[in-house]
Amino acid sequence: MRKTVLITGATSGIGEATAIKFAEATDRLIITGRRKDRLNELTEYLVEEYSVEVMPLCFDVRDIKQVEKYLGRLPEEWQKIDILVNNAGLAVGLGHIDEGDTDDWDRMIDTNVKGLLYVTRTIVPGMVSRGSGHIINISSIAGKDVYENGSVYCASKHAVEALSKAMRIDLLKHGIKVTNIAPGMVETEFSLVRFKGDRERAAAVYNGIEALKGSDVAETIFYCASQPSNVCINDLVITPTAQAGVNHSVRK
Ligand code: NDP
Ligand code: 8X3
Repeated sequence: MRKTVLITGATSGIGEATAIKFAEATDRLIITGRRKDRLNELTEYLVEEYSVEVMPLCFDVRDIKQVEKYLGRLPEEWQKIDILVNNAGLAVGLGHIDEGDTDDWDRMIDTNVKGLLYVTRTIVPGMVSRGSGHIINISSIAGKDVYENGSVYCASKHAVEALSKAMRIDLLKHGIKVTNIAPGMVETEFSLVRFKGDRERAAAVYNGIEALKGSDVAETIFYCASQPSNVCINDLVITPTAQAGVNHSVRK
């Protein structure tokens, strides 16, 4: 049956690939992000290529007022959200704790933790009232372990892990599934954002290693979302074959 799927951070990388994957299945999509041009381009592509219904919403997940304005007042025909993919997120900077930029820290915590909470808080009451729904949180292997220079990003993803577990318990009696997906290295705009637009530094992250693609993670998200009603995948780790956790990878 056709579902309504809300994907945050659909303007690039994992979120964009996930929107395409669900569109292939002819699901209805609400796609979000801050870059309006990208949202419009993706909307046009999905509508033309897959003839699906798409609602693009341009807002910043860090701003509770914007989250409530756009997601709290959806037109009636878009209010029944079956699947929420909490994907919007980022790493900014890479450095030791004693040298960290507190603005970078704020961006990571506000986006990865508070943004995810604001979106969840706005959408989940509808799922509770219907007694069904599926929340898929995009964490990271940085939520399972820590690495040098990544303290605050890792802390933000450890928070996502805790929230996924706690949401699963809180929403158990309402029949709502919660899935935590923890990817390893995925070649997206992630490193470009982390290194504030430095293309050379960003490209070096993927040198000599066949990283995951956004579409690999999208397949996994779709798989988790396609299980029968009695099955909930709680926690799933996916890495490139050449990576085993945050501190172990092999390069050619
Ligand atoms: P990208 O940079 O390609 O995509 C990030 C998405 O998040 C963009 O669509 C961006 O949209 C959106 N976003 C960021 N900040 C905000 C904000 N304040 N408000 C709304 N949307 C926002 O990276 P990925 O696709 O790799 O990242 C997606 C998720 O996957 C993140 O949570 C990341 O932490 C996680 N992840 C990534 C891994 C990797 O190696 N790439 C590995 C493990 C997890 P816009 O800029 O238009 O607002
Ligand atoms: C993003 C990948 O390498 O920073 O979550 O853990 S990494």
